Amino acid sequence: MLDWQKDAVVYQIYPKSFCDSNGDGIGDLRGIISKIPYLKALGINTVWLSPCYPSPGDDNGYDISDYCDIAPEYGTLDDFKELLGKLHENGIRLLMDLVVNHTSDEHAWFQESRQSRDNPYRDYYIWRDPVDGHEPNGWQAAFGGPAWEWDEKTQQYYLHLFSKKQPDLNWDNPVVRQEIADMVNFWLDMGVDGFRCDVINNISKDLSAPGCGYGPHLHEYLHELYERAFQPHGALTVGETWGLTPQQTLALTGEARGELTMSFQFEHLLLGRVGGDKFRRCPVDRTEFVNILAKWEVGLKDDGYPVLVMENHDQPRALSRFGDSAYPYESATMLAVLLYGMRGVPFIYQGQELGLSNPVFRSLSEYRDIETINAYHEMRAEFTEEELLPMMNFGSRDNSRVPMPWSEEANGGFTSGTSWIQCAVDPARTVAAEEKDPRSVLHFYRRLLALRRENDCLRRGEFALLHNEDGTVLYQNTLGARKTLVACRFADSEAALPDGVPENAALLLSNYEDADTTAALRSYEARIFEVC
Ligand code: TEU
Ligand code: CA
Repeated sequence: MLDWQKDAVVYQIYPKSFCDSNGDGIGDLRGIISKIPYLKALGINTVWLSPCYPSPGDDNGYDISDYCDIAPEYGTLDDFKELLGKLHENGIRLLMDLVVNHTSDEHAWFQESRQSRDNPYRDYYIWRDPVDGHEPNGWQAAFGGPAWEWDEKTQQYYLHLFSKKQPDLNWDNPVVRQEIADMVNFWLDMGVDGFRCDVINNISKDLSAPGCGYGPHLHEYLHELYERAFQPHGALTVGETWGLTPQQTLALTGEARGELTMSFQFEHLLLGRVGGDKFRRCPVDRTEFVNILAKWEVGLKDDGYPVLVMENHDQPRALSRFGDSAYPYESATMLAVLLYGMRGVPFIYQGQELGLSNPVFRSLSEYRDIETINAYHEMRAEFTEEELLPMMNFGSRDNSRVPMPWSEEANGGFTSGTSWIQCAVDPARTVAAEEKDPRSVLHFYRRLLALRRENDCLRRGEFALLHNEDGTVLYQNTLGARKTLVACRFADSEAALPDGVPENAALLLSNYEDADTTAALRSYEARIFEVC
């Protein structure tokens, strides 16, 4: 792993909701260009851009109809090159979203593929005959219903793990693998620095298995792509891999593997949901939350690099799930210290640095996300509308997809037109308001990131959990002779600082103004120390 990859601090931009430059209600690349000074001031050094390729928008761009262009609503390829150049001038690298498990059904490859069984593109996708008159296996699609769609014209089913407008590519076809390597090289040759790899552990499939997730050729296909494209360009790749163990993650990201640079772990984000169902809320076990983070730190200690994440465009706001609405500033900043005090690469999702919480959706008509809308209709059999709305408000992906609130102006300064989705603006939580307030989550994020930049023990030191009981957490990072300690109160009450913080420890950062090295921790207090 290269040094800059270890020291990356990534900011995820969801282009549709970041900044609209031309008043059509949709964020765009020129809007992002106008906010580069903001990104720089925050202290990030890498941007991950969610898909901005041409797409019919069935899944907000995760259904791509042309891999080598920019969607007209986001701008042009020239705008993209300008964005890339200006980010680089400002010392910021750019990761694109690589969505190659599936394409849109409107991609030219699928348009050909569905023409006939002997079309040259037929085997770009996964077509199967019925088995006993029904679907080839029992797999379910993530957005509801079976993962197989019947095609009248050619009398076969095609596989789609997501919506039926997202047919899965056939990675067992070597021609497909070469097409993808060529496309990846197209972007890397342009100067892009790497990729976030969408549902990448699904690319190899064993159709006889009970589900999809870690197919027989996964390592082989990734290694091939690494050799053909990632490695020659020194690209940073981050896998989106749900449900893997630390051991499986090491098998994908270990230094000698030649596959991915690193991979997300989301295990802590499954807490507070009944049986992992994103629409059913239950209390979060905070001790378990910390134990999971610690498990991954330790599991990836020798041959991997942790990815530190608590929000993205698929997740409701962390403050609404793991924080405390009675202590929004304290709990949002404590969560940031708890997570980003650890060894690894921080990922920050747009608006997280403002301490945003979930907006309120008043009816189904305010939602745009295919997953939420489909789930609502499916769950309508079991629940009333009155019961369903709070469930959707809790779990919907649209919680994090409402536009970035820049100011108190109309639509939070996101657009001068009509936004594609509601703008839920809390006047106290806009970029403009937080910039003016020294005690804002935004200022705290800037300080925390500045501290990580200057303190390599904090960002790279080996992790050890010292204490995690009754809402009080203490862990240390060690790098050579240096040591940092992170103490957090993950509860709305005071408690003694756990043993292990020496009196002469230097306090580097705290989310309470009058913090004192050894005093008891107050509600959601967080402190970072250096021990000499
Ligand atoms: O998400 C994959 C994924 O498994 C989930 O996080 C997904 O959001 C859904 O909740 C499954 O129930 C990735 C992208 O991040 C997501 O936005 C896309 O919709 C999906 O892949 C398909 O490309
Ligand atoms: Ca626009």
